Amino acid sequence: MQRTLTIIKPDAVRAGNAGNILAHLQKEGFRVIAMRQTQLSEAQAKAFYAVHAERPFYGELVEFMTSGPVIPAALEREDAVSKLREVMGATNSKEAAAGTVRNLYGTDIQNNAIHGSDSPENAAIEVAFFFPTCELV
Ligand code: FUP
Repeated sequence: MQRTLTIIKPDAVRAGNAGNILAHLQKEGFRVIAMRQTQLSEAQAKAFYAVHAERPFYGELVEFMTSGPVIPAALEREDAVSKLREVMGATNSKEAAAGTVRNLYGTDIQNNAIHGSDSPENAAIEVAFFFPTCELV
């Protein structure tokens, strides 16, 4: 069994799509092992996306991710990391395959509904960013 991290992003929370997205992920076999709603500070958003610090969209990404509540959740299933990438769809919602979360609930490359870890190594780092081990159940 493998773990990954998703974040239901501010656009999806604002639009009232969090419940539908969680139901979608659960139907795809993901078990929620930790979850909460929070609003990221600028420092938290910068730290979470530190890998993109040199990219031109970093400032806008941080502004967007702090623009409203988000719902980080730690998920578990077999091949969780690659399966979530598949279920979530391409980064740009306009290019995401039909039926993927970003196709159904995202709008564009920034307002793309959810985050999903891109490797098992990063999944471990990202789960730990939001949840202490004792809260994973
Ligand atoms: P993904 O792993 O699909 O979430 O995509 P990336 O890690 O490459 O990018 C992280 C986030 O940065 C994306 F979810 C949206 C944002 N982004 C932009 O706003 N503009 C870009 O050109 C690329 C990414």
